[in-house]
Amino acid sequence: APIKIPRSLAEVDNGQILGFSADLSEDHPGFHDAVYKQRRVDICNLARTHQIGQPIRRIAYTPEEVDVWRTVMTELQQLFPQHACKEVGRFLRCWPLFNFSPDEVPQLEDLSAVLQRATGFQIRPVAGLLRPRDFLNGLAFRTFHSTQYMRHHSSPRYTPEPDVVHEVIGHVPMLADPAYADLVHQIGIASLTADDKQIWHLTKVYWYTVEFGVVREGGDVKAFGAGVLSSFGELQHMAADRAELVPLDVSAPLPKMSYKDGYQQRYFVLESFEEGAAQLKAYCRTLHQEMPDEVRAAVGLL
Ligand code: H2B
Ligand code: FE
Repeated sequence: APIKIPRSLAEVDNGQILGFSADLSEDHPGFHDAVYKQRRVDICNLARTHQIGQPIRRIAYTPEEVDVWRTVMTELQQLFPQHACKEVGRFLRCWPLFNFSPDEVPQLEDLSAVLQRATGFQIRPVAGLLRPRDFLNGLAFRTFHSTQYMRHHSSPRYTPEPDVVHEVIGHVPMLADPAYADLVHQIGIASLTADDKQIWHLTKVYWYTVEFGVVREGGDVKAFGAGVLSSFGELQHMAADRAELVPLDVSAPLPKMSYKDGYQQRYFVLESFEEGAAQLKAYCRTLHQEMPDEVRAAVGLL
């Protein structure tokens, strides 16, 4: 089928959810928990009925949900000084902008307001794992699609799908950094006219950098991927130095990946943010080449 190029955020479909959505599969940690499943349905419905331009509805997180958040925050705050990057997305410098507290799950509406002031990025709620093309297209309109539900309380260190912890801790802080926001915007623009094969490669590039990338800082390897920064299990795994480290070459074929892989057995390493961003942008430019002027105009390239 010919690809449909969205000309505005309203034309980016936020309804095609992959994986679990509100119907959890048998291997999901919440599968046997009817209360959790109903909660997921309710929160998913808020995302499905959200209108662009309207505030993102606030969630009254339950004490059990706040406990999960507190557990993750407490563990991560101990690991960040040593293992989180400073340079990529200036993560440790952007972090304090959001005033995260272990006692309160942040509200997407408040985070979106901070991002808008910092880099013009905004958050749009979504019911689950969005299709890669739609997710990447959203970035072209400086929009980050974010889930709002909490992972199941039986497994705070692991989630088989994005949840509010992953989005808020892993992705949101760096989107407040202008250089990082610009890079992510370029990735989004590149996705607009990409064919399915190019989308698949771009998805892998995104996966091995934005989701699971690491970077050399001084003599050490530090995490900048959102999947590492938002999971204390994964961050401990990375810090233990048991995974293989390989240099990133975005123009070469990248390995297939899946949400069911568990901890990464191999991380792609950037030598620096500048080096990585230059590589990614050069790759993105190869996809921009044939872009019609009205598409360029719609995303601010003209
Ligand atoms: N959907 C949601 N809700 N959050 C994400 O962080 C996310 C997504 N990431 N869909 C995407 C896919 C990304 O990992 C790539 C492009 O597949
Ligand atoms: Fe993610």
